Amino acid sequence: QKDPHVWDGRSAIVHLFEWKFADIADECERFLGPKGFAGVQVSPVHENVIISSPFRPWWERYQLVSYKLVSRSGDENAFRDMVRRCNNVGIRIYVDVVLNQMSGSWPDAHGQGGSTADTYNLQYPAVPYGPGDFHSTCTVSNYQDPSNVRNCELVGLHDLNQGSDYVRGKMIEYLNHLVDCGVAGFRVDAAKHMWPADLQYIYSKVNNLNTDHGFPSGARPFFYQEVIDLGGEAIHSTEYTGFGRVTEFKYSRDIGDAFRGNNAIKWLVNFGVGWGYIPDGDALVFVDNHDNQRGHGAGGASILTYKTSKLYKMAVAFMLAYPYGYPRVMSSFSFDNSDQGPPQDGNGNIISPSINADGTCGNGWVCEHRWRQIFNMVGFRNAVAGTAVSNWWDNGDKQISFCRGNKGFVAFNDEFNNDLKQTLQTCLPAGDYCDVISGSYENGSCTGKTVTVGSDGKAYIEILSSADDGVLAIHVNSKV
Ligand code: ARE
Ligand code: CA
Repeated sequence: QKDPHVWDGRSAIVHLFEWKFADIADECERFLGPKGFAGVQVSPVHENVIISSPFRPWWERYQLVSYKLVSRSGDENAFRDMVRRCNNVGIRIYVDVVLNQMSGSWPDAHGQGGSTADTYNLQYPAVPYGPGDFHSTCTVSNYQDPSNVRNCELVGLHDLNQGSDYVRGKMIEYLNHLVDCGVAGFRVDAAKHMWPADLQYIYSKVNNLNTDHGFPSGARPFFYQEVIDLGGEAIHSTEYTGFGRVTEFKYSRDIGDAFRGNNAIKWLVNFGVGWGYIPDGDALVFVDNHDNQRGHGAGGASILTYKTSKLYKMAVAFMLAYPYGYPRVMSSFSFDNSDQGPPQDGNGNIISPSINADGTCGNGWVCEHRWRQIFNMVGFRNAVAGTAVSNWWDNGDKQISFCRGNKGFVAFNDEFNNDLKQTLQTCLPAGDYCDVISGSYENGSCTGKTVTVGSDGKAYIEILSSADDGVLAIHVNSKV
């Protein structure tokens, strides 16, 4: 259950954080499909407690009242329509599922679909769950103690007992409902806070993917599990890699430190397993996620986000150029404080992103996935699939370049005061290539820099430290 079941030639997913289903469906058709993305992670889709203080924070989605498919992103009809339209253009849907808990304690708890709960007495009649379905109300406070981490409440969220047949049954039913809708898999929230054996059992009972949506018969759902393991705690990622992928948080922290200049990027030569990470085929990787971009979760000041855009684009380009793990691109809304919900009106309705003439987003949406330097590197990753890194070059510090077989070449200048001006081996056949960072190769012409590769595979590469971008990338599909 580590295979994302994507279309051939596609290799990266994007988290459209807090987007509405109807907007995601449009985005699949007008942008993600044509640009070669492989899938979308959607924010939790079940009914959550509507929280009014603070006013409609993004994190209300992680507080459940029921497993009904109704939220600010849309209802079940909108969800089904989105999954079908996205699958039709080769974009898989992965749902963020919350199995660890229901909600915290809130007076008058009710959800978007009208379900209510008596959260103080652990009564969730719309599932239904009652007090006997939960662990005790102790608090997660000791990450050196697996029982405390897994059997107590994470930040006051009422902790379900996945060891119970009844609770497991409800979760399996929920996951099967989503499989029936045509999803390809799941991000499992707070997996570290559940016992591996319980999760393995639940995953094993989920149906094969729905063949009406183009999946081959017998295809098992993809599971990637949120386990924060930066080392130094009792629970390890590897307890979960036997039956799904795991989010590799060390990658997110370390790639941020590298491009911030805290650690010279020449050390990225063996990034991945060489840095003590989990095996390539077990890892889901990212530069930032919806938590650590705003100081929640793990990684702190190391994490790069859209707010430090030049370094951020370099880190994302490296992630997409370098073959380790399955990459997830973050797509954010802009925020000033860490509770702030998505762009919304006074009634809490999410405002759709607008699309500007240059293809970027408006209405408060950042849409990193629509930044040329990012979506063109998704194209790069697709073009070089199946090749290894070769001809690594570095200047002994913060300038590097490497080839991907004879299909792609990329160079990075992470020095703040030194230009990169070198004749480097690109491994590409002789010819002129369009740099897909400074521009795009479209309708037979290049809007960015052109790089001339000689018959020896070498080319003069220049990245000035003052340039807008610290990356240059060319590949077989950008040959002019
Ligand atoms: C909110 C309020 C709380 C309130 C609670 C209950 O902020 O003050 O007590 O509601 O009413 C998200 C937000 C939380 C939010 C929660 C519920 O981040 O702030 O609480 O939704 O609305 C740990 C977990 C990891 C978790 C991170 C955030 O291990 O699983 O904390 N990440 C996931 C999601 C989050 C989500 C939840 C889990 C809950 O991605 O978006 O929370 O469903 C060390 C440890 C890590 C630990 C980290 C931070 O690094 O190694 O394991 O991460 O510290 O504590
Ligand atoms: Ca738990």
